[in-house]
Amino acid sequence: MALAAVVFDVDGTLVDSEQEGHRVAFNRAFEEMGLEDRWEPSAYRRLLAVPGGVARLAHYFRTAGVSPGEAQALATRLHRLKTAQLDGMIASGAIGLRPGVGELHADLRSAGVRLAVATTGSGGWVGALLGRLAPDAFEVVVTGSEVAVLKPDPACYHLALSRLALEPGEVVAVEDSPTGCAAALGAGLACVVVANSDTLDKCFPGAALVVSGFGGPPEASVVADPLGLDPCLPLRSRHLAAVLAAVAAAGPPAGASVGAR
Ligand code: XBP
Ligand code: MG
Repeated sequence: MALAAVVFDVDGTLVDSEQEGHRVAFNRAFEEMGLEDRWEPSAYRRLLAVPGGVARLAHYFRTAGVSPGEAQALATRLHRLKTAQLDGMIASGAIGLRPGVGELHADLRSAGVRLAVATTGSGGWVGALLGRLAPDAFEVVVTGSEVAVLKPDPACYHLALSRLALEPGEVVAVEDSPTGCAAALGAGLACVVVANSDTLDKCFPGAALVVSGFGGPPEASVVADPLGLDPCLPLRSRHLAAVLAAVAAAGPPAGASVGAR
């Protein structure tokens, strides 16, 4: 099947938003509530293993000895403050697209490939961010607020496929993290990983290709090329089409789940 669409993850993929975006917003929320807590980059990198800002906060407080009920209540209150802080950062232009993303989007559009988003990020700020950085670029946007279970569960990718009315074999996912890669593979999509400074040292079992950026050398390089595609970066539509063809020839990606959409 030909490449009909590409589904992009948001945080860490389209935008390098975690350390200087979400982490800063979480810390400002702690300060706003008069708490001493602050998340340094290395601690936040570990906390990124917990998808979803509310769950991440609740996990942090539970591991600090707070009761589960109190941790959840605190997390819910803090997440509202954090999201308001993040909205302000987005409105001020503090979060931008990763280098090379715009060029890939233009190339995909000229090849007639449809664009979509599947993110764990909660609804409010995702729309504001995409509206500012890539207005009207994405035909379908699925946020963490629309699914019952977040990545690595494949629910957001199943919903994106359903709204696109496409089969997994026509679509490639672009992710940055093992959590996101697992979600895409779980929905039967081939997954290309564009790693970032928080995930470059991670393993991405089942990824069809791993690169270190959307640009060309020397900024970006191939990190893992299990299908022997030997792409000449920067990443373009032809590379994603080649991934799809190679995955189809090799059989379904590991971890593909069957199940209702
Ligand atoms: C990344 C996430 C999100 C953000 C924080 O999502 O796990 O939780 O870290 O955003 P993705 P919220 O990589 O799938 O875009 O606080 O809104 O959850
Ligand atoms: Mg991500």
